[in-house]
Amino acid sequence: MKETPGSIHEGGELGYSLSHAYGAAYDNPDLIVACVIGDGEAETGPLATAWHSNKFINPITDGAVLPILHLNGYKIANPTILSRISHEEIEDLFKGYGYTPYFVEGSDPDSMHQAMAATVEQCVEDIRNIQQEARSSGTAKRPRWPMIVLRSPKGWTGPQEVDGHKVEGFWRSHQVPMGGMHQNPEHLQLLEEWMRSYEPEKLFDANGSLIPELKELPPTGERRMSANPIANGGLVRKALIMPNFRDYAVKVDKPGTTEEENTKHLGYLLRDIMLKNTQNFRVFCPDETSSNRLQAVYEASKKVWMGEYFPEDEDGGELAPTGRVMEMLSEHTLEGWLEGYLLSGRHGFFSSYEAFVHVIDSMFNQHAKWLRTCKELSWRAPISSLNLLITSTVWRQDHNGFSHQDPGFIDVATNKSPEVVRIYLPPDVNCLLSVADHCLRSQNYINVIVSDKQKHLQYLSMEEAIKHCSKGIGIWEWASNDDCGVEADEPDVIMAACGDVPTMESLAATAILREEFPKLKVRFINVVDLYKLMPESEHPHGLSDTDFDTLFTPDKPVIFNFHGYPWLIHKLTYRRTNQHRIRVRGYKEIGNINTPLELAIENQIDRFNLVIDVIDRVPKLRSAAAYVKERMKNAIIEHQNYAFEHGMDKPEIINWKWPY
Ligand SMILES: Cc1ncc(C[n+]2csc(CCOP(=O)(O)OP(=O)(O)O)c2C)c(N)n1
Repeated sequence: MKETPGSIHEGGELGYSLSHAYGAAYDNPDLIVACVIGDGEAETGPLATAWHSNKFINPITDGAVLPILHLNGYKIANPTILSRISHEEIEDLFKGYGYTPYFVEGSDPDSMHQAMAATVEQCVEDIRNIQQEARSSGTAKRPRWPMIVLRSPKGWTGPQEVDGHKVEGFWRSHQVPMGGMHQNPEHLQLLEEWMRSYEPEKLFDANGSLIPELKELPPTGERRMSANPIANGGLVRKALIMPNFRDYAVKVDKPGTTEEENTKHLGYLLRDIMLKNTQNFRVFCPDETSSNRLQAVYEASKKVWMGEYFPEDEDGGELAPTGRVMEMLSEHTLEGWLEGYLLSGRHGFFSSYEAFVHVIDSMFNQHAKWLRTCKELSWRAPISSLNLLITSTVWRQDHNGFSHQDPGFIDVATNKSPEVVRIYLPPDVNCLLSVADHCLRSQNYINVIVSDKQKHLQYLSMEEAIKHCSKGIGIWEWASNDDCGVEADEPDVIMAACGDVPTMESLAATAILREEFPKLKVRFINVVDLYKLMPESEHPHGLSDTDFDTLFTPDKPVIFNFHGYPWLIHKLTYRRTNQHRIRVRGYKEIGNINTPLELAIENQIDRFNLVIDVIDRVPKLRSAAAYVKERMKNAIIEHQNYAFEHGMDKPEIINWKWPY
């Protein structure tokens, strides 16, 4: 449907029609979005939860959605649940969801057309009355919005029977009611009768053109469904007014010595974006905006809430009918709203717990496919990128444990077209701000930003962060000791890191290496833009082989400490020179309610295991470094035992700072 003018909804993967419709209606006060929902689609999880979207519509500032539930009784090969429950149950169900259901039922085309027209008119009138009342009184209450339940036969007006099997009004009419036109004259005959039943001679003239009376029926200009600018959102999109992200910088005098909650500072930036863009920017999150430390946004706008209010909500509830922060515990509905909001020309920001962003894997896939195809449609104006912050990450699940540890969304993301997907893992506040600024200004991408919410060490000043993030990957000179001055130097080992916690562990390992082996030349590389690792032929961000070999050398061991599952780095770098020398550490699906260091040790991304990796891979160390290796093994046991006994890491770990 991307290729269909007037559409913002693909519909290949069923489930998202209603949330897309609501996304288009928010902040579009004059718009009524009619949304036809199959009774099969209505059985999907995403659709079932999207009925609640009506509780987030403010009749003063938003438009309206008119859901039309089409009970045609069947899916591909089964009856639908909603068509086989009583009229009363259906009515109760949708009343329960806060709608007023109107029923249009039957199979006689002429009277059904009349009934449908009259019912749509009634619904539009209801909607206008609700809006009028709210807008003239200035009081936004939650009304009962109308909806239509349309019951008509599946395969309506198609062949009654094919080969003795019932077709019209049964699942056999799904998609291809009969085949074999070339071999089966009876089917061909049936097809002809069926087509002739529409009396084409009354609709078209001798040249095959529509007769004038019919041509006059459709509206003209932008009133044509195909020319509705809202369904080509880029046409009505206004650029976001952005504050200067540099103003939100944290001070970093010496790298790796101060700590901040990274996402908290992003919250300040989002708050001010919200203040500057009061009608076309929303923040979406399934109940975790505060948990994700983005709560500063509430200073600019509350959470939209049209339901009942209790007195205690005053105490930190942050609810308001005029709110622009969208929170509902349904990743599906939020993602659907955001897609609808973006596709109709606005901007948004979605944050989610890392482990549960998988809930929308498939929606991400579909949106990426949509964007990819749109690149080839010159008439589709660019829309705002879908910005996804993945936080509460795997490495800091100090209380939740294993269920909350899953960094695999980025694996899913890397399967999609390089033209539309970007993945960033900023290691500190200033990098996160720089990345977020870039993402919020961009168009036609899905930007995935991975950044934890707990306190983390800060490494780069804002000016350094801007350079680092613009390059996407770079040597951290202050952490390296391979450049000894006058002559060009080759390192003995490359310590590479991507992600906040792995970066800290890699740095801690580097510090141990520099202390234990002062002559060992270590180069420290940090990766923010994951796609830098891919060859430039495969991704527009990919480093050239020359640049890759300059950074990583063509042959020296690389110990790569990664935020996610380790095989993703192998996948991205498999074509690089001597890729077998790249040793990747990452999450190996081992976890519990661990201390941060304990979890790192379990998965071998910790400083001690990294030092052992270096000893094993740098030829001049190996057995010569036997004593250090022993000390590292002892340290692992000691720290594990301490964590088990005390439920926390040793103070020297908790308070570790970059020592050089
Ligand atoms: C998420 C998803 N699961 C399965 C399918 C396969 N599928 C295509 S059409 C269909 C039945 C749809 O029934 P309904 O929504 O009632 O539409 P109808 O064809 O009756 O108008 C199914 C299961 C799909 N497209 N999307």
